[in-house]
Amino acid sequence: MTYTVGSYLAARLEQIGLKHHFAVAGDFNLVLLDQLLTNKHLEQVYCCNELNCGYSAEGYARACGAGAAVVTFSVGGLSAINAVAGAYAENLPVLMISGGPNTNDRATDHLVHHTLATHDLSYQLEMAKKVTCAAVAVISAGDAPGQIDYAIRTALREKKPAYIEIACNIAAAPCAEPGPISGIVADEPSDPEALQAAVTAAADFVRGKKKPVVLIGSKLRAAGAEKQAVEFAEALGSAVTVMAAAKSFFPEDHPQFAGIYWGEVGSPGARQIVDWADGVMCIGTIFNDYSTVGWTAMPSGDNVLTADVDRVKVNGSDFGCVRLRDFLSGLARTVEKRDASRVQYDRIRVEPPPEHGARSDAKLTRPEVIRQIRHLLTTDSTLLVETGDSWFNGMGMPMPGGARFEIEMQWGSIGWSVPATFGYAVGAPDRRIIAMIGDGSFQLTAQEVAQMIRRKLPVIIFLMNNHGYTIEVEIHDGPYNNIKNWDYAGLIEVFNAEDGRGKGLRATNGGELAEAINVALANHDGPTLIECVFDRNDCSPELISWGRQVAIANERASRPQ
Ligand code: TPU
Ligand code: MG
Repeated sequence: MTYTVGSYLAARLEQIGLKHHFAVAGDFNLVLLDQLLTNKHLEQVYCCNELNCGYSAEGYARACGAGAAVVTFSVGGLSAINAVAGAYAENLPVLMISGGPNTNDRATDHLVHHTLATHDLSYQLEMAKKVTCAAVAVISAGDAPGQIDYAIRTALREKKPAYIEIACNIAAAPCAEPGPISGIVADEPSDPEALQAAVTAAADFVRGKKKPVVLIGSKLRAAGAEKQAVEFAEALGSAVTVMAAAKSFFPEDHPQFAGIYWGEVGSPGARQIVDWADGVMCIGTIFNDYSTVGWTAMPSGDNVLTADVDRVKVNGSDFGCVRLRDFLSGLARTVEKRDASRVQYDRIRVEPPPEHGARSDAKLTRPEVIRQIRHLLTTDSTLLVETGDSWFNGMGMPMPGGARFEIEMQWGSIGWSVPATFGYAVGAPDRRIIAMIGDGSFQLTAQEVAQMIRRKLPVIIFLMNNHGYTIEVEIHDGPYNNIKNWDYAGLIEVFNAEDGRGKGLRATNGGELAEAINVALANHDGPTLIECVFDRNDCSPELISWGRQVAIANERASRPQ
């Protein structure tokens, strides 16, 4: 087979394990799309717009480890940038692949369409550099393999997005054959000396404590260290709490699991168990204003050990080039048992109260919706929750072993969940996929439900219609938090058109909701959207507390310089 730049790229996508890539067509990428289609092991999946395309690739990366979005120059690329930046914040290796103008139009007096009507054709590359870990523009077939490999390798190693622009007249140019993939997917090893020193220092840290506790953050997954975290936790024997963005990254049915640490809005007892500890081992954590509830819940000081993706800080020392996976398994072999925090948590552990369903004809409430969704969560389920009260509604759901929870908490861009759910469902067809999405967020990217219909994906969407931007209401209210109501359930018929099998249902009481869920479970030919209608004021108490603290943090007056 003779390779072209585009088929070289396709081969690399296949070799890193992708079975799909997401795309929106445009004249600068059409030849590239043709070239990608020549690879029979890769499927091209289309999106309604480039923002959604980026988010779909992001959701796919959550399910499959990496994702790719192919867009056209500028008008497409600039739309995708929000999603790509989100992938950066969320530590997901998403490849943003953009067509680019013909090489002959560079450094000439030609003006090209889809540009700023200036002669600068580099601005998209320059913008991409800010939100990716590697950004290349391919204008020569000879350089293409090196540039493509560099971008992909860097993305996979850093678990961050990368940008690859390919000029439209280079995409089908003959190109070298790809070599083995091993060098590209290989992890950088830890420095043995630094690793040993870090493990020794951490073991000393634990030896000096009576009641250490483990706090797990969302970078644990990016580090590929979930299994090693369990090994380490079992060797230590302590209580294990997780941050909100890391829900499900430590098995919730594990006997050492002590809940979600999220200050005053976390699960019962979790904050106390961290506050009472004399040593907090923070593993892959991200502390921001939201995750610390307006800076009110954040372990700090000498009693904190921080193990990041590739560094460890403990007792005033800082060890670089230490991979989290190696560190945790090394420590698992070395650490002395310290189970006091777990014993203590067992004493204060609050068992959930027995559940009473609401009367089936009583007006629907948020707690009743949550109660019913809980029963849907199986070991092969993934629950995706959108920014809004859905974060808080999702947080309290107990996840059976194997169930996954997805949240975009660092970037927090509303509209993420519809396309991310689509991408996740393409990547994980064997899982039961459930999304909880607020009405306001849904309005940003609603059209991607049409792609779920097109691919017959049996996703279940709970559209939480509380008539507005409730999360914003709780931070700071005003007329801007009111939105136009839609017939959300009715929208599905619009997307179905002549051939779709999606279902849209509206529930206004518990009985209707239970029936709608049964319809959803029986629908294997497309998504089911269940619009859950409840009161505007029916929001979680956690959101009210959190919103108050975030508002206080936002309102801090600027300090005199
Ligand atoms: O359940 P609820 O009502 O809190 O959720 P809903 O209805 O989805 O409303 C979300 C409201 C919201 C906004 C407007 N949450 N964050 N924002 C600010 C925002 C604006 N634009 C983007 C792209 N992302 C944001 N987070
Ligand atoms: Mg809402």
